[in-house]
Amino acid sequence: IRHLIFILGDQLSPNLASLRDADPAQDVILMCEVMAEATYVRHHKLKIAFIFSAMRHFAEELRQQGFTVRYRRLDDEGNKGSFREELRAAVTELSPDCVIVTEPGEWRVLEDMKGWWQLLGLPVDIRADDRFLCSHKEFRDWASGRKELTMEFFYREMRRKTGLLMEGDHPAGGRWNYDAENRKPASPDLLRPKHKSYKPDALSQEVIALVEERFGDHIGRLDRFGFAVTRAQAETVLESFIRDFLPQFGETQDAMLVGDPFLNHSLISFYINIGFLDPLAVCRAAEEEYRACRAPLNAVEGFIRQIIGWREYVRGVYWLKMPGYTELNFLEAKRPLPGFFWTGETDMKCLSTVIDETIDHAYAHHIQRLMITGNFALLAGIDPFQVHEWYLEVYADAYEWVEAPNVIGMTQFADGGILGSKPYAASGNYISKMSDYCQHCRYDVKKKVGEGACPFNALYWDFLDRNGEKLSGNRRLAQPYATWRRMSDEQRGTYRKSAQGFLKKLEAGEKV
Ligand code: FAD
Ligand code: DLZ
Ligand code: SF4
Repeated sequence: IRHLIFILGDQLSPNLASLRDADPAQDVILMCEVMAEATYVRHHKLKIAFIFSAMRHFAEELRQQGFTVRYRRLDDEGNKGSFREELRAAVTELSPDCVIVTEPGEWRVLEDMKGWWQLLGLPVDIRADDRFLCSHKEFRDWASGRKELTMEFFYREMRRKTGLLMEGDHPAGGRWNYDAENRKPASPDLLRPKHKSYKPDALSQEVIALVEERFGDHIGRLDRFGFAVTRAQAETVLESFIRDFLPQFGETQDAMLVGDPFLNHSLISFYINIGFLDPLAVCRAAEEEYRACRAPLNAVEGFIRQIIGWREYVRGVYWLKMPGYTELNFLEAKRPLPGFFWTGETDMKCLSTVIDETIDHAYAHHIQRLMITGNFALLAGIDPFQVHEWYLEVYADAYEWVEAPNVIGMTQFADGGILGSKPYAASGNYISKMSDYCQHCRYDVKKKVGEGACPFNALYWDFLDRNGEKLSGNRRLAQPYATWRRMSDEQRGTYRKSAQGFLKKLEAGEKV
């Protein structure tokens, strides 16, 4: 054997760097389901089932192309349980000249990988993952010497680099960003098209049974499994999004509705992150809709910004700041994660809705992750590392490189402002404006303190007060701090008392 090519569970792309010069006549491909990856955090059942099924389907495709694939199922006899031990066993059996891998998405795996050549006594060629638009070096160069890593400026570089939505040197329509048009609430719409989903085929059913047996105590349920598990299916999900949802994507991007967990979102993060969909091809397909006048600019620009802007940017920040980024705790928040994050059992309708949907689908859309669960954890002073682990476990699209900057940086401000210039903290008023959750809630969003008042209201002011030393100098928080200072002592006192009463109940594990 010439090369042993080791492909990880989120590297299921035919044009992967490590597959590019592969030769079915001389090379063998290794893929393995291992306990270490399935349990380094206790992933949602749907997440494990999705990844295993996608891996098995991808291995089948490679075999159809003539490759020899050494595929190790989790329940194969003698499964070694970890990447390094499975690799070692394969090398002993096959005696390849060298091992080829594509760099992993997570720092912890790269650290391990760097020691593989010593472990094996063989050359290990670790190739750059060029499925991303921006290389590590390019991001480092962009970041070096900048006081603030502003996403918007990075995004403009990516627009120029790709030519997406550009008219020569200028952004299409004359502006780079149309977010101002993308903050509308939504109303229930029974005519909204259905998002594409797939009944589990025989391979998926086998995997679902395996996951139920081995990971039965992990969060989530498996009876709603509807993921695309092949590249062709993922392409169909994308096509259906582009046709049925993209034109409205912008307007309802920040909206939330009871009973409508997906709205006009694309549901493609699962597939981009494991390699079934290519980010640039996705953006070109969206751009084409704008050029053909089938979708408005605000929708297409907003969508493309999430992918070539945010997605690339958070990956850049992750690799720039690791190791250590996941342990940051700028606000010194220490409260444990409340139990209802695992069950959805809370009277706060916004939180119960998002957590129930997360349990059912291993999915929540961006504004739910940011302004409901994320915002609550921030205001309640929950330990950011516990918040980080929760997000990494419960979402089927979660890998540390994308999850950690969003959680540690964007929602918890635990990095002290590397990623965002101010914390995304909001009171009930924001949630009431952007959703219909409050209409179905036991709490009164208009009531500020006392029995039956929306907990977000007092928590918001208490958060600012508690963190005054660290945050009051932030220019972007000048207005809320000025309002806080203008309040009477008595008013401030009632906010503090109300928040502290709530937090005490939370810590005591009482139902809130
Ligand atoms: P759409 O709303 O349709 O957006 C299109 C695409 O843009 C997404 O598929 C995704 O690839 C990309 N995108 C959008 N926002 C972001 C962002 N902030 N960062 C990176 N990519 C983005 N995304 C993940 O892929 N994995 C995660 O683990 C993850 N954790 C998050 C945790 C928090 C606290 C927050 C606030 C956001 C997180 N995101 C994560 C980003 C975003 O919420 C998801 O990408 C999105 O909800 C996926 O659903 P969708 O495909 O329907 O997205
Ligand atoms: C997330 C995940 C899980 C649950 N299981 C596996 C697995 O058994 N085998 C595998 O190759 N990959 C798995 N993955 C994805 C890896 O965790 C991912 O490749 C690394 O975190 C690097 O991003
Ligand atoms: Fe959430 Fe408060 Fe609205 Fe209830 S009233 S749904 S707790 S924001």
